[in-house]
Amino acid sequence: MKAFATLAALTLSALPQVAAHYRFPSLIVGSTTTTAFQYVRQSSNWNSPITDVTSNDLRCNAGASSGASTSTYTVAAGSTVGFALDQAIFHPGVLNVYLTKVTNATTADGSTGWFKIYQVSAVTNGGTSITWPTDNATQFTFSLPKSIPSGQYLMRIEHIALHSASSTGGAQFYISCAQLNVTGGGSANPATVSIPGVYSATDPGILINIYWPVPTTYVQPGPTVFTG
Ligand SMILES: *[C@@H]1O[C@H](CO)[C@@H](O)[C@H](O)[C@H]1NC(C)=O
Ligand SMILES: *[C@@H]1O[C@H](CO)[C@@H](O)[C@H](O)[C@H]1NC(C)=O
Ligand SMILES: *[C@@H]1O[C@H](CO)[C@@H](O)[C@H](O)[C@H]1NC(C)=O
Ligand SMILES: [Cu+2]
Repeated sequence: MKAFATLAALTLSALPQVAAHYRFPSLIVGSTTTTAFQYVRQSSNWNSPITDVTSNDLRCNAGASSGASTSTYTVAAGSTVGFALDQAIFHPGVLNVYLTKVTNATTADGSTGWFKIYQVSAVTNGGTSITWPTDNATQFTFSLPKSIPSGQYLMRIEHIALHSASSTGGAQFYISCAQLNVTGGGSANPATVSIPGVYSATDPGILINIYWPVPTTYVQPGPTVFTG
C-alpha cells in the first residue's frame, strides 16, 4: 500500500512534464484573452489527444460533453474571436474551427450539426517541401460569420498533429470547445456535418506519412469553410 502510494505520488508529480501537451484553454474575443477554462470546457484527460475519429470525444474532448462549470460568452456576429494556447504548438499539423448551433450551450453535447469557419492547412511545394504554418503558434483568431443566426453555439477548435499519422489511428486530435451566445446575427443556414462522422481514419489528410516521400499535396480534413 505504501509502495503503491509512493509510486502513485511519483507518477502524479511526473505527469505535468510527461503529458504536458498543448491545449486551448482560453477564449479570445476582440483583443481580450479570457481566463483559462472560464468559457472553454475543461477536459478530463489533460488533453491527451483523441485518436479515435469515431468517438463522441471527438466533439469537445474527453469529459467535456457538457459545461456545467463553464460560462457562456455573449458576442456579436462578425466579431473577432479565437483561442489562446497554454503553450506553443510543437507538433506538425493542421487546424480547423467549427461551430454548432445549440439550444443551450451549457448542456449541449455536440450531437447537432457542425460547420467549419476557419482552417490553417499545410503548405506544399510539389513534393520539394511541406511546411506547417501552425508551428509554434500560441493563439489563433478569426471572424465569427456575420450572417449566422443569433443564439447559443459551441465553438470547437482542433489541431490535428500528424507526426505519427503514417499508421491508422496515429493522427492526434487536440480539441477544445468554447460556449458562445451570439447576438445581432442573420439568417444563414450553413450546411453541416456530424462529429463524429466528418472524418474517416483513412482520409488522405489524416492517414499520411508527412516525412517521406514528401507529400506533393495536402488535403485538409473536413468540409470547406463557411464564410458567410
Ligand atoms: C441552460 O441549462 C442550464 C443547466 O440546466 C440552466 O441553468 C440554464 O438556465 C439554461 N440556459 C438557458 C439560456 O436556457
Ligand atoms: C519553431 O521553433 C523551433 C524551436 O525554436 C524552431 O526550430 C523552428 O524553426 C520554429 N518554426 C517556425 C515555423 O517558426
Ligand atoms: C444571450 O444574449 C441575449 C441578448 O443579450 C440575452 O438576452 C441572453 O440572456 C443571453 N443568453 C445567455 C445564455 O447568455
Ligand atoms: Cu505529443
